Amino acid sequence: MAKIEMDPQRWKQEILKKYPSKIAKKREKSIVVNDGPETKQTIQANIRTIPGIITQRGCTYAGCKGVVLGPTRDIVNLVHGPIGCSFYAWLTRRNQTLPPTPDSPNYMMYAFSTDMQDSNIVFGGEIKLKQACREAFEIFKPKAIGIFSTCPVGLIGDDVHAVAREMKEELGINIFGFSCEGYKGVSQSAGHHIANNALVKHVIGLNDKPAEGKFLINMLGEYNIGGDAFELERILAKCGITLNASFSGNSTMEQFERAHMADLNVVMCHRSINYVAEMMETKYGIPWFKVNFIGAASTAKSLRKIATYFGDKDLIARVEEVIAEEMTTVQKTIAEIKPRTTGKTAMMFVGGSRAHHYQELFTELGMTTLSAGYEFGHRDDYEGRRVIPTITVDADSRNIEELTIEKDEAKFHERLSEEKKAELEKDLQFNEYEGMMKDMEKGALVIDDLSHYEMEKLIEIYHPDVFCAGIKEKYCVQKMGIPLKQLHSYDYGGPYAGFEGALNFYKDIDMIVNTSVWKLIKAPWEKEAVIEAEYAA
Ligand code: CFM
Repeated sequence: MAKIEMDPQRWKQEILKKYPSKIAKKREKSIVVNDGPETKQTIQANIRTIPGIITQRGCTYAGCKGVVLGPTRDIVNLVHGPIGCSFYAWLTRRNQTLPPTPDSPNYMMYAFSTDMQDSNIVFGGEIKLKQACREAFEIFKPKAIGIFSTCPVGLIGDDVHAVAREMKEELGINIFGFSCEGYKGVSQSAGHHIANNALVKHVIGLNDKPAEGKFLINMLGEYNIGGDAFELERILAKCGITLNASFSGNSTMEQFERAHMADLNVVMCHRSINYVAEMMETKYGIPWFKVNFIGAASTAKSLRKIATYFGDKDLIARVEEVIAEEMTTVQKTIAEIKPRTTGKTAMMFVGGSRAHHYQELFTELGMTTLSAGYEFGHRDDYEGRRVIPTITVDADSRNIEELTIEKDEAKFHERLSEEKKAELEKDLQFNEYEGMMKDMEKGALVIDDLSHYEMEKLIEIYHPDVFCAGIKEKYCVQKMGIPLKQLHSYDYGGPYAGFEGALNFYKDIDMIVNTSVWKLIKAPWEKEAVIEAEYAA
């Protein structure tokens, strides 16, 4: 843990030094030296990336189409736009899904696009979009089509919602549109919100037949990266908890439609789906709390929270049995690996939730997180939901529709009395997420929307044993002699969620931080002298 004490304030200044003063002033507010668990610090987040800075972020379309709707196998996700937007969202690790039979609808391997051409930009693309809907319907007979707007759609003014309404009428299936043009927000975070709104508006509540079984829950914000959902489904089934719907790992349209029939919403990734949790509570009376299935201890804790919520003696006993059984292997593996990983250091700059969740796994290995940050988290993901009332709504957030949600008198029912809820509050912490910063050590650097330059500087200063980010960062970091673990795609490994996932992660990290191959690589500044100069003008 020695490294974390190394004068972080000085390193913060060192990182900012290179920027022109106006930019340094802006970035300064997004780089925080953490005060420790009691922190009440403020961080600047969810604002526009400064033009010219190389950001890790993606676009609004990516958050809507790729993240939230992408993992659902039986919706035709039709992209209205140039082919590139589809091509780069096609056949990624999100395409893991397990249809119950070989004949069950599964469109994950296809890329549906209107393939807009110059003439569609000039004369409009609505006719082509209608044709695409008809063609998709004719070939696949899907239950639903989602239409996703890319940047040019917003610029030329095609009305995807009008087309969706017309096609819904004509084809007799559920068709809905998303105004998720890439530029709609400052990052993919806006796309999550747009996706959540449309699911609540057009899908949730359509089918009153719940999943069969006891203890019905919906898992919100779990997207089956690297097969995580399969491991979580295994654990829940073993405990006797019924997964009524998942948003959206290994999910189906039917699950979304019946989501309002569950008795509890548990939220994994707070950033991407807290909107659905809140809207479903108002509309249908389903309580929600935060869980985390990344890390063995966190998995156990989350299962206990679910059992406590239902308060059923048999369920509580069964959950304890499962935890005891699974933890035996986990503890054995930790005992073997931990001596080799203790004292090693990590950094992680990922999305809007994993940079927090994965710190748990490193802690279990005796490792320290020196620095971490989100690409597109909001202040509440860093500081906790208590700060939500103080977050200023800027023009970029105002761009996204705020739905007015009211109680659905016919479908609302109270799952917990006010008294019962108050009694459980201490253990379950309803409607709460305390954010990343309070779980981080004093002196750790928390950095929002890390730039490429800042990343290089951090590595140069701290030399972490492993750097976690995505494919855009991977090879730059590895050329600096530091191994990079992708936490978006898991480098095609995983699953990392749940108990078996934790075992996979321990083994992978053990290999990564203990291989000698990285010692053979020299970073450029170690190999040759660097000459620096400044203009005298
Ligand atoms: Fe939530 Fe995600 Fe993430 Fe996210 Fe993502 Fe992702 Fe991520 Mo990549 S929904 S915020 S927009 S946990 S795609 S499954 S890995 S950046 S940390």
